[in-house]
Amino acid sequence: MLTENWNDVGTGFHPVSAPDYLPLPQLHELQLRRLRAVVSRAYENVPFYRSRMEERGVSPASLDTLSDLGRLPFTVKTDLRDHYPFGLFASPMGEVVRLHASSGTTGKPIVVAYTEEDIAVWTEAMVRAFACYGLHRGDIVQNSYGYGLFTGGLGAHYGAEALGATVVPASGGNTDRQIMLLRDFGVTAICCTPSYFTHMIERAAELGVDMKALPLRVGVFGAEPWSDGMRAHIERAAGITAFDIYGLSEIVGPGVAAECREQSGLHVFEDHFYPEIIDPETGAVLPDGAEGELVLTTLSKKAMPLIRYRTRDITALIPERCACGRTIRRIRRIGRRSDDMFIIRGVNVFPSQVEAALLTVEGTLPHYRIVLTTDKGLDQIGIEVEVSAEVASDQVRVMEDLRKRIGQAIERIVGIRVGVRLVEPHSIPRSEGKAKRVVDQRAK
Ligand code: DLL
Repeated sequence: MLTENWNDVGTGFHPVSAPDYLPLPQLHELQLRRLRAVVSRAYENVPFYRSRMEERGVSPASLDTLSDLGRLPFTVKTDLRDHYPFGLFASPMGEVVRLHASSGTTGKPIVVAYTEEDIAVWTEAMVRAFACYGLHRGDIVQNSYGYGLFTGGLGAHYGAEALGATVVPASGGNTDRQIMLLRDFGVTAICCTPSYFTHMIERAAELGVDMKALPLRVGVFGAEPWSDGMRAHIERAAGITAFDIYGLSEIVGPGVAAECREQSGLHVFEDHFYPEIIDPETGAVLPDGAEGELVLTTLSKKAMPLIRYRTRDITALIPERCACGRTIRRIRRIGRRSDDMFIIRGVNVFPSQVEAALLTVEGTLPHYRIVLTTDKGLDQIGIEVEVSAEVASDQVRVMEDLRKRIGQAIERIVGIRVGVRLVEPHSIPRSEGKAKRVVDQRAK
């Protein structure tokens, strides 16, 4: 755990972090004022929102309190696809200074737009995230999120620069060079996906670089789910504190929510991104503490406001106030999406459960994939797990014992028996961005 150099303790926090500590009545007043403005903006400038609101018999004037937000219709991913590429913009192109797009596995990408003011809000959110991690001027931040249409690269870049840190814009890929930069530049913080960082750890060991001996002290990991077991592995292997960062292109990119030094949930920068939790089946708003789907409303966005956007990410708003002193609420770490579940022999299985199970077993590496196949018309699930070089060279009996222990750990957590195959180190493809954990070879 970090114990010093926090610039957000006592009264000495980064000035930009002030909204993190607003007294609640003030925060709620600010949120309501911004909510009314953004809903009016959407209603007046985006035909899609106007007709959706008219269908429900609501209008910007219906918003007397924050909870009236629940009367407005949801927006979903297909609404964005249906209006590809620019149909949901609320600003003329002359005011749009940036476009990003999320790749998406099927069909058209989702396009998002930013005015100059939107970029400033995003940058502010990222500065507040970096301040949560205890970073400040003087830190050297290697940004290994991909630069380009993906929001990770430029989002983290602008934030780290505005914080006053020194940015190394490494982008993803070329792992040997990443490790050289980490070592030679005396990098103190790294931003990338947790899966890519596990690859860096492994490669550094092969190159004879001891990560623990480097000045690196903070990791800013997100863009994909990762378990507490993965965090423990990373912190132990690299001698750093590993923090979670959450965001999605549709809302802004990284910087919607971030962990603080308590590492106990992610603070949502809710003066800009208003969170609700709903029952994914009925759409009903759930109270703080209950688990459900995260719905976000952009309170400050100009170019492309999103009203009640269904993220598909499953979490809960944590009711208790955080020990760090911030008043903005936290969400629990996101382990799964409502659409990444598969059903095997009637049991609901989430990839995150498999990861959690694997990481309880000694001798495995955090490189795995889940292979779905069909056998005699039935869905089957198999897990491929890499083992360390020592284990791989061990006797058959040792390997067999490990395979059994992994199978049992998964059965304990997931509730079904699965096929486990131990594979050689390096045989599972590495990713420089989001890892692809599930390979679906089922007959369609
Ligand atoms: O992944 C933005 C980002 C970049 C976040 C860098 C953090 C760091 P998209 O590509 O649009 O945007 O993917 C968004 O990724 O709805 C979640 O399902 C997942 N996701 C993002 N961060 C986390 C996280 C970026 N910390 C989708 N934990 C989201 C779990 C995450 N899932």
